[in-house]
Amino acid sequence: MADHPLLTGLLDGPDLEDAVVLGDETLATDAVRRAAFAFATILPDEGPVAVHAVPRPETVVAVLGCLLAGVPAVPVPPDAGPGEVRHVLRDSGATAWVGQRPDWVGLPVLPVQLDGAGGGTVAPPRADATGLILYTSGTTGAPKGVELSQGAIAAGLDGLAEAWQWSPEDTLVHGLPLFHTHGLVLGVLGPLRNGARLRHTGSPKPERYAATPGSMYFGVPTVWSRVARDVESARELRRARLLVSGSAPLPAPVFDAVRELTGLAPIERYGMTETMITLSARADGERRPGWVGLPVDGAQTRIRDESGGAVPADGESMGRLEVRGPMLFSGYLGRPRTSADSFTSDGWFVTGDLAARDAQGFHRIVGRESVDLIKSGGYRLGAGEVETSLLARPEVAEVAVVGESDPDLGQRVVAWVVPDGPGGDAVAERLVAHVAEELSWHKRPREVRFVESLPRNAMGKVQKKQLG
Ligand code: MCA
Ligand code: AMP
Repeated sequence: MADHPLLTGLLDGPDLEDAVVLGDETLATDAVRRAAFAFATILPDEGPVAVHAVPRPETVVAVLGCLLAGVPAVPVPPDAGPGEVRHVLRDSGATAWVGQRPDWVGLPVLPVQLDGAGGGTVAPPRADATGLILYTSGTTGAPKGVELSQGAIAAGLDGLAEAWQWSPEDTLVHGLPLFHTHGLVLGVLGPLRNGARLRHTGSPKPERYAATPGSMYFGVPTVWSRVARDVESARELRRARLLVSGSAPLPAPVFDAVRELTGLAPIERYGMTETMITLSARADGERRPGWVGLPVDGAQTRIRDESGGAVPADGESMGRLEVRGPMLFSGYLGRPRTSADSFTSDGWFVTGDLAARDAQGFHRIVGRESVDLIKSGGYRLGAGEVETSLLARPEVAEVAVVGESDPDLGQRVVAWVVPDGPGGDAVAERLVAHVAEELSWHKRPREVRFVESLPRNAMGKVQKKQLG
């Protein structure tokens, strides 16, 4: 089925006995292929299919089966609470569930057979068929479903394969979650499309990376800062070809420490759920701490000032980063207006990031325009969704959630609360647990600060920059 828009490497690439290792399971290419086809043949015509994205082979096989059949897959974060799961199921209109199903989810469960005889086949989908719907946070409101077509995913992965010289000789090692672009799209579909190997370590702990031989390692900056603090583990990574960092800024001291300990200058790359990865340092090129490299094949960037004029490519002047290319998303599911508003009238996606570019085309990300989009441990979360969750608690009269700089997480979620009644540690713990349970563990505030009042301007809008 060579004409599949995305899974050519899996279908026509080399047959590896150990293509995918996830925790303690090893799957050959042929076993993955057969199990994915077996799953594809039991799929309902109408999707999407919600996949409880635990780091297990069943998650990979279910996503691949959906892609083979052209039925969109919606990865559900395994640490998400009922509030978030209900939102994702309702918003996506999922018709079936894969994995361990909470009893309150009223969807039919689709079984995944890993050792099934497999076989069977399905017609390949069109390149513009939606492959994945990835839920990601905005500055306000609940997460939106980002629709990525199979063709866009393929274009984005091919851009990275060219920049990183990704080949069947490579073995990728990472332990990133399988419900976001970094871990699932780059981290699973990437090796499979390139006919290469994958080793998933369950969680991205430095000692697990050190214990897993490979040629490429993916991590968010928090992972690399922990590698840099674990000298024993870092030294083990000397054997690698590429160490890749993304999802949040890689602090220059971490870049330097990793280079010092491993002999490898990290490859930093930049992207978004909506755009795949658009900028990256190259395997055959310069790597500069604090810079995210050049546009990958197919991607174009534009940096404009407030009045819409071009910003000089002097490496200093900064402006709003806009991107376009074949790897961009199709839109936010069910939100045509929001989708249209995220593009300029001449078709460029407005990233919401501020950037600068130098004469060689090297880009650096200066920061986000909105304080309400927080990146903690590489996870994107919106201040608004956490504030809404906390305001549902009787102990909270007013709240402002901010991302405060943190040496390990990049930013840490801090909730400033005007309590209704006494504050105190017990209340703070209850509030943190509420967000962890209702939204997700990784969106929980790391700290709750009780205050008499919140700084507001004449319009009554909270002045977040005065907090912290
Ligand atoms: C974990 N723990 C829990 C739970 N989950 N305890 C109770 N309930 C839970 N649900 C425990 C863990 O076992 C751990 O204990 C402790 O809590 C801390 O866990 P956690 O909070 O997860 O650790 P962390 O240190 O805060 O996490 C750092 C991390 C994590 C592992 C780097 O932030 C992470 O996985 N980040 C990756 C996010 C990502 O994939 N972003 C890509 C988005 P113990 O320590 O004992 O185990 S895509 C993107 O951004 C674009 C497209 C791009 O450019 O890539
Ligand atoms: P997400 O939607 O989770 O993909 O997050 C995308 C956001 O992560 C981007 O808009 C950036 O703000 C941030 N980001 C991703 N990679 C980098 C990077 N290498 N440097 C700085 N910020 C990054």
